[in-house]
This record gives sequence, structure tokens and C-alpha cells, in this order.
Amino acid sequence: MKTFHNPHHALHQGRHEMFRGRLVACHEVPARLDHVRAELQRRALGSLHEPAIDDAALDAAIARVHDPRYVAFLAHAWDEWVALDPSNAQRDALPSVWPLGNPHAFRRDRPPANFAARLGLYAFDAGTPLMAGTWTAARSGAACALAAARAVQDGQRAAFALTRPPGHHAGPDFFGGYCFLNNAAIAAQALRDAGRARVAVLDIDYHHGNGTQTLFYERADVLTVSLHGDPQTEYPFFLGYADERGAGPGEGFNLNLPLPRGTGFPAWRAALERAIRAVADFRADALVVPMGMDTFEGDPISGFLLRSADYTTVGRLLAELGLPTVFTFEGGYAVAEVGINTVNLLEGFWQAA
Ligand code: OKP
Ligand code: ZN
Repeated sequence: MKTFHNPHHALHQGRHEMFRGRLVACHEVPARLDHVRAELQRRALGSLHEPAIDDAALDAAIARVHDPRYVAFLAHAWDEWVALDPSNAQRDALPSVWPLGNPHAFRRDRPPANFAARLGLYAFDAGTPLMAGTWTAARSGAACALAAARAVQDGQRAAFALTRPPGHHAGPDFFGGYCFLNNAAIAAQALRDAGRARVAVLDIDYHHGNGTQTLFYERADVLTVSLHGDPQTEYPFFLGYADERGAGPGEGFNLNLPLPRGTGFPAWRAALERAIRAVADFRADALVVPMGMDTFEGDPISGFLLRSADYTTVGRLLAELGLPTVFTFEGGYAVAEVGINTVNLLEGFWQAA
């Protein structure tokens, strides 16, 4: 198995996120990825690569998923933040004003010139700091996703995009939940564009993959399935219910399996098996797994109770689908254990593949 790791990930290193009226230390830290890479090397699982993708191909793959105005916004965001006030160079950019969805309340068709306002047009939370290196890190992460999709397309059974910031909360023109570019969606679309007729995305992060759901909601060629904490109590709160089944031609091609906080492995596994059956029934030609490791019992911001050994089983169950598979690294904030848990899953997959 090939792992494509993001050599620029540490350029994205937020200081604070807004949480219930306070700025708290960021959970999504560079050490997460370093632990995974170290564990892959320690257990000699597969080979480690930097993505070798040319700029034009990468821009094209990003543009298949994200709106050009949003991409331009991200590319220039830091410079504009600093231009607003030179002392901003010392501070991460976080939004603090948003246009509500009601079309008679606020207009979303007039991106304000004021950059602090424009931040709120594209962000859906105040927990996703943007800094000088964010664009470079996120763009290089998209390159990892594209390289992993190409490796699978070239005949590898599986490939792993080991990158941060994560991606599954990012939509066509929005960021939030620590995510800017949707790496899993970029991989899924790249597989479609390479000729795979039906691609399934099976999101196992603790949090609903709202960005991916939004991106493919009206499409029948990409099945999106997500297993996650019930949005009634869990982030991202405003999407992820079981009655969201897709729309238009995509009707029936989105499956949400929300589970209550406190869910342990037996019930989680039963839901995973249901998700796997949906992927098999769809007759997918390829699989993308947004691989969040925040279902772990020790995760500081999540509420499921999976144990380290369970991830080996998860990997085996995913492998039994028999599909070419791209994994993208998403959440997982129990930093000391995230390497072991991630590699357990990948090793379980590999042993059964
Ligand atoms: C990103 B990914 C915790 C508040 C939660 C956002 C969580 C984003 C999760 N103090 N804030 O899906 O792992
Ligand atoms: Zn998560």
C-alpha cells in the first residue's frame, strides 16, 4: 500500500478555535500526522511518498469539486487578512459575522469588499482558523488525494492520503470543521474522471461528512454514506439526519447512519456492516474512505467508544468489499493513539486484501 503524505502540512498550525464563547487551543495539530507517519514507518506498512502532481493537473482536480471564486478566496485569503490591518499578521483569521440562509434576511450574491465580512461568507464556523500557510498545506493535501486516486487507478489495491488539514466538512464553496478542500471528494471525482463509473464514499469519521454529502447530493454516480454522531447533539449539527437521502437524480444515493453519543463497537460495527452492504448493492467500482479516527474511546471531542484493537476489524471489514480503495486522513484528536489506531485499520485492511 502506498501512502502519500503531505510535506507541507505543518504550515497549517492554528492557535485557537472559538468554542462556546472562549478561544481554546486547537485540537487539529501537526503532531497528529507525525504520529501516523512514524507508526507507518515503525511497522513498515507499505511505502511513503510525496505527491508528484503538476500544478495544472492539481488545479484542474480541485476545480472539479470547488467553485473558482472560493478557490481564489482561499488562495488570497491570508494576504487580504493582513492587508486589512498589518498587525493581523500576528493573528489567525477567524470569522465573526455571517449571512444567514434566509434570502430575505441577507444577500449572499454580493461578496463584500471587506475581508472580515467575506470570511463569514465562506465559513460556517469560528473554529477553523486560517493562517499564512493554510493554502499551501491544503493544496498540497489535495495533491495527496489526487496521487492516491491515481495510484489506485494505476492498479494499486489501496492508497492512503495522509494529510491535514482534513477535508470532509468542506463543500463546493465553504470551509469549516477544520477543513478547506475536500480531499475525499477530489479523490472520488478523480476516479470518476479516470473512468470508474460508480464511486462510493464511506465516511467513518465521528462527525457527519457534510461537505461531501453536499457535493454529491444530486448525483447518482457517487454514493455517499456516513456513519456519525447524531447531529441533534453532535457537530456539525445542521446536517447528517437519516432522512437526507439525496435529491433529483441523486435520490437514494445518500445514506446517513447517525448513532447516539456513547455508542460502542458492537452497535457501530452493525451500522458499518449496513453501510458496507449499501456500497456493495450500489455495485461501486471504487471506494473512498474518509478515515476519521475520532470514534476512539479516548478522543477528547467525540463520543463513541471504539478501542484500538477494533480498528483492525474495521480494516478487515472494509477490505472484504474487494474494491480499489483510497483512504483520506480526517479527524482523530487523541494524539498519542492516533498513529496506532490509523495503522491498525490500514493493516487490518491489508491483511484481508
Ligand atoms: C472535524 B473532523 C470541540 C468543538 C468541535 C468542530 C469539530 C470538527 C471536527 N471543542 N468543533 O470531522 O474530525
Ligand atoms: Zn471528526
